[in-house]
Amino acid sequence: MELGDENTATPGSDPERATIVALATGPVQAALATIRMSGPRVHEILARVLRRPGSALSLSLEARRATVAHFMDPADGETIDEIVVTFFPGPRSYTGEDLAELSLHGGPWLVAEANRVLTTLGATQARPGEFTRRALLAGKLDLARAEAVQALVTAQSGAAAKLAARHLAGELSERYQRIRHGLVSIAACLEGPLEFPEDTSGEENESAIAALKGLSEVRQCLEGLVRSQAQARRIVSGISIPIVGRPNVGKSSIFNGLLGSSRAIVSPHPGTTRDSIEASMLVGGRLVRLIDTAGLGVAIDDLDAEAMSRAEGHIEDADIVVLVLDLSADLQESDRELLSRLAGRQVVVVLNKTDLEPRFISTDLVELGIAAPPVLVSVKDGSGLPALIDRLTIAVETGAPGDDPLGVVSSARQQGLLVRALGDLGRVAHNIEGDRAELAIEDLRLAELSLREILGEASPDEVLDEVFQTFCIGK
Ligand SMILES: Nc1nc2c(ncn2[C@@H]2O[C@H](COP(=O)(O)OP(=O)(O)OP(=O)(O)O)[C@@H](O)[C@H]2O)c(=O)[nH]1
Ligand SMILES: [Mg+2]
Repeated sequence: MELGDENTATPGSDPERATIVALATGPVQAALATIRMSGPRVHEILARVLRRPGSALSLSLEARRATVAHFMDPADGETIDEIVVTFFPGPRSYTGEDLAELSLHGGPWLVAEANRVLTTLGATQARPGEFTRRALLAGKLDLARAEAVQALVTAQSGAAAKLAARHLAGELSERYQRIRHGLVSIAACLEGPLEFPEDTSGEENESAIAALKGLSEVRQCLEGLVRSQAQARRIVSGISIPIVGRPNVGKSSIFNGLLGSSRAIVSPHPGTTRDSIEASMLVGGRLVRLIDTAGLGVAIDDLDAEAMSRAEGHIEDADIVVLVLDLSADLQESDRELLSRLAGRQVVVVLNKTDLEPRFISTDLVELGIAAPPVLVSVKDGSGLPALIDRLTIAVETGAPGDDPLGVVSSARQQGLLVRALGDLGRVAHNIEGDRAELAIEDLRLAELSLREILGEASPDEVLDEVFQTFCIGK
């Protein structure tokens, strides 16, 4: 297609809609930078800025094929950069409209200059997620898949990226569609006898039984998805591992040792750590949220009490707890208390300060109910930390739930709507059994509406605004 050709507008595209432009790669000095442009004027704007290298002739662009071009400022005819451009004519493009990707050299000045030229020629700066929002409006993907795009971009571990990729491929959307069709057919089941009341009796009973069976399957499916929230949190935000113990046992030292940096203050004064300090790291390829906490024991003032209550909160929410004991001090009542509170939880016990004279031996712990051998560490000598990482690797593997056949929902928005759908279904069985089919059908419709909102089919603009404002610009 020759740039500058007339009549290049995509059939069905809205000529009134703004042509948007954005840097799709990071705003940093890099080898390359990609600028994306989408909308009805893409072709016309490209015709004004692109030239065949070494000639003043306009460029011929083949659809979906990378082409080398000179990018120039039409105001003075000066070439700004030699670039590679790929043109995706609508509707076969990400946004469904004409879309171009311009690959420049990644100098911040070049990028700013190219952006200035494109906006001078009429392109407007894209808002966060606006390309994906247009893809949604063009029916290229549903809202659950659009959210997966952002989840993929922000994934911090292999597991999180894999989960997002599966969602983007539509695995979850298909499940939602199945639930939705299930709800519609249950309602249809109940509607039949209402429409032809004369020839019912036995049939009415049969359709009520079929409706109840379908309802129980749909509810099971929804409950499985809601239950997956904890697993989703572990995958996306990381497995939560607080390091707890009495004051001064070396929790912050171990935290720093595991991270390989001096994030937390270490001092000989008991009560050094007050606010919890969090850091992410990969353990055995899994994302872990390591949390250094305030020492637990007897609080001597309000500040102490507040710091300890925060530490206790982390124990409540923990997936795995690292309990640190000081081998150079006698075991104390607060150690015993803490241990008994952690019964039944996944705990890794660390005996720290092995470089000092020991005041107890690890077998003393058996009577306290610690079956697994503790990990012996001396942060001072740097010994035992690799063994602690090995133990944590085993713990994250053991605690990791397998692939959930029902699916894992990581989006808080989707989770909220699933809970709402389950709430709507709360009285449906009761109403079917009580012969109140109209009421049951009404609630089934409400639940179906929640499913449609998950998929973005019934989402008001404000909901879309909220979803897309968390997106990257250029995505
Ligand atoms: N000898 C020896 N000293 C250690 C070791 N680990 C930590 N310490 C020292 O123990 C003291 C307390 O260490 P921290 O890491 O601040 O202990 P904490 O448990 O975070 O203390 P709080 O934040 O006050 O609860 C510091 O003086 C450390 O240098 C160790 O393995 N051997
Ligand atoms: Mg500390």
